[in-house]
Amino acid sequence: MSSFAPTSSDDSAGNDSKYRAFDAPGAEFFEGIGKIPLKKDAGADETMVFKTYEPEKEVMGRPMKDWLRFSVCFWHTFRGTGADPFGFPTLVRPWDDGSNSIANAKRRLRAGFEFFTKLGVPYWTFHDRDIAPEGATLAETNKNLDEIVDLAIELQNKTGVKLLWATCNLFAHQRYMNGAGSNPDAHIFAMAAAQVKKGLEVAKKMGAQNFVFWGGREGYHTILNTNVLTELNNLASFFRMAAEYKKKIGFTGTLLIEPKPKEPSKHQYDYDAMTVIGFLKHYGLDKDYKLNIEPNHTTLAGHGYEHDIVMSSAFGMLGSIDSNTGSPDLGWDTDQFPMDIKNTTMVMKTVLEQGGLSPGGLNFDCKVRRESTELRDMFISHIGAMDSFARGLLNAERILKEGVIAKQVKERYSSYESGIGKKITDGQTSFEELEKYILDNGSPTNVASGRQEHYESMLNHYV
Ligand code: XUL
Ligand code: CO
Repeated sequence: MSSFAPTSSDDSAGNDSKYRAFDAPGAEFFEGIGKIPLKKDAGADETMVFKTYEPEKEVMGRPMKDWLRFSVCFWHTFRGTGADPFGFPTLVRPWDDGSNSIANAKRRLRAGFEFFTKLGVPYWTFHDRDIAPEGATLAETNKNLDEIVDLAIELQNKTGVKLLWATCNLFAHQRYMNGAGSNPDAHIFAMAAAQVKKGLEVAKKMGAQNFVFWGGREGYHTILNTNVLTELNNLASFFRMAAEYKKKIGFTGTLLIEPKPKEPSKHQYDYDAMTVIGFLKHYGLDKDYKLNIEPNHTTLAGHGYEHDIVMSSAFGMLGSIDSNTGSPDLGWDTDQFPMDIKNTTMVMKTVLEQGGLSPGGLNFDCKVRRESTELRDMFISHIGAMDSFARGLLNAERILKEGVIAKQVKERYSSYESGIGKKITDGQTSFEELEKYILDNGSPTNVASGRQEHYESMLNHYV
């Protein structure tokens, strides 16, 4: 967290020649590492090559890259230091002097685009404060952001890497400790609104395909000091104004809310997918927003890995995915790279079933472990996760093409296709008629097996 906490910008830093070498035209940040190749027959210990991810390979009528739409996040990968509540930074990047200067911000960005290009990802994501230092006033902060955004646009144009989404950091600065859009103080609400106004303008200018809201501190630690209805009404107003401003400036990206149940707040209002869907529908905002689902948050809410992805997709609200994983045996937000093929298969099954994620994608909101200290670990982690998703996609393709599981699930619900079941589906019956149906036909005696183990064994057949 502290890795991208804003402090005042400091331009006196960053003058050390060791770092300045990276400012020279053509300077290479990841020396000795080239474009990551495909090597299908690579051995177990060859982890700097793709074994399955082939961007142009056709899967269900489209190139693989269209289903996966990978993105690297700037905050973990270029602002993460490995610091944790018990220990100091461990991840020392040779170009980063640790200062909050514009010069350092520019170096990090150049390193970022070299990384995206060598890895071969089509997208990146960032928070406003990851890429540019906060100034003493809003005007100064926006000026810093503009300067970095100009460089980012130049690098996007040069490399062809596009912006999957941008977001505003409304949780790290001390002013937001009691929330942003749900803050009890209107002055702070206004500050958050001003920040998001600028964020939307920047997103439009950079061609962002989406814009994300993660309510880091929109929640409470004790109900004793909290008026939940005022906070939720205000949060809804905040989202309504953001949607209005988006339309006003002609930004066409999708607005996304990212659910999370806890951490840093004890209770976060955007608890899980169904909570956010209910909130959006209650306030009439469900046409303006979709969801960005992060499975590590889903499991923190006590659900299975794919639960929120399945639920939001079922309601037509799955916009994008922060594809990471937690460590169920730890129980906090560890933001690990997704390496479990069964999980990626289940995610890609849903993505295929809903016809893709575009304009959303699979954003790696993941960080290397603080013990993974080499520069190559940055690559290995992303390559491993990309290959895990490519394998998940190919498994899901077989599941859908063979249609065995889908056929059996359909059969399980077949009683709703005719007779009284069809009337239930169509909303054409009543409790009186259903009671009469039972009196005429008798109580149900033939209760079908759920066959859970049969379904689990079928999934294993494909993984
Ligand atoms: C925090 C988290 C964020 C959001 C963007 O848990 O996931 O990084 O994805 O603010
Ligand atoms: Co996230």
